[in-house]
Amino acid sequence: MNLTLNQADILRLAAHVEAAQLGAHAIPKLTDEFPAMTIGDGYAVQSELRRRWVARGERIVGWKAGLTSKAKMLQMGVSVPSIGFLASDMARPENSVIRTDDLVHPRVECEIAFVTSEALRGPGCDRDQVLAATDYVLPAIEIIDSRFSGFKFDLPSVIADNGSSARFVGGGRPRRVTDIDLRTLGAVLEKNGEMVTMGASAAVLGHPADAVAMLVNILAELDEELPAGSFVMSGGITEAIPVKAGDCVIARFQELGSVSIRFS
Ligand code: OOG
Ligand code: MG
Repeated sequence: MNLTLNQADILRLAAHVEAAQLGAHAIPKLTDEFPAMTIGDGYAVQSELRRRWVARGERIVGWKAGLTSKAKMLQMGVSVPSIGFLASDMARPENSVIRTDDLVHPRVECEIAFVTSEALRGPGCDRDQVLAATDYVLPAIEIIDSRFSGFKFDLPSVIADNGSSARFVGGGRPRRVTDIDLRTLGAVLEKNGEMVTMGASAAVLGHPADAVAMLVNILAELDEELPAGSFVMSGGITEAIPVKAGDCVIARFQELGSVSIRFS
């Protein structure tokens, strides 16, 4: 990937983003200081952030695709998908209470998650390879939290901020990919008992397994593979919905059951 940042700036920006993530405070988007920043620069900062996460003793448990649906692209004003890592300290159990005092301005998304049983490596990874390497799929809620002021960013900045990753919750009813049609699954997101948005799984690049294949192909550009046993989120089906303390969120999926969480 094409880099414009030098190593010292990459290290400094990763420490800067990490401090905003751990301290839950907003910072200006990175391209304000580095207008020429590229997607490659964004991934260089994200890789350094991932190294710091592991150095703190956390495990990388999976990856997420972001900006894979029209609804998300329109909402965020970005038209190219991206990926981010998921670490052990971001996972929360189904039906749990999620704190908001350590987040900046959280939003929730309903997503289809894949758990892999074989490693996947690009380039050229496709839907069939993803489906063959999938142990099961399950519904998930992702809690995203951009560290950039006003939740406004461009692609290099959001990639450096690990795709706004903050928390994630898997749950519902795990299913084999051979037992369901992954293109046509409906999803409904409810907040405090009211339906706030809905969509279908085809919204994610036509088929959520295509989003996972795209993720594997981006990983290949970073010279990484997707290990067996990874938890992979394929991207928000609808636009993301802001949440605050006291809110109760339920994502209901056709064939896959539902996932609930509460915020405090
Ligand atoms: C970037 C992360 C997008 C998704 O599912 O599309 C994402 C953002 O919107 O802040 O997680
Ligand atoms: Mg997401």
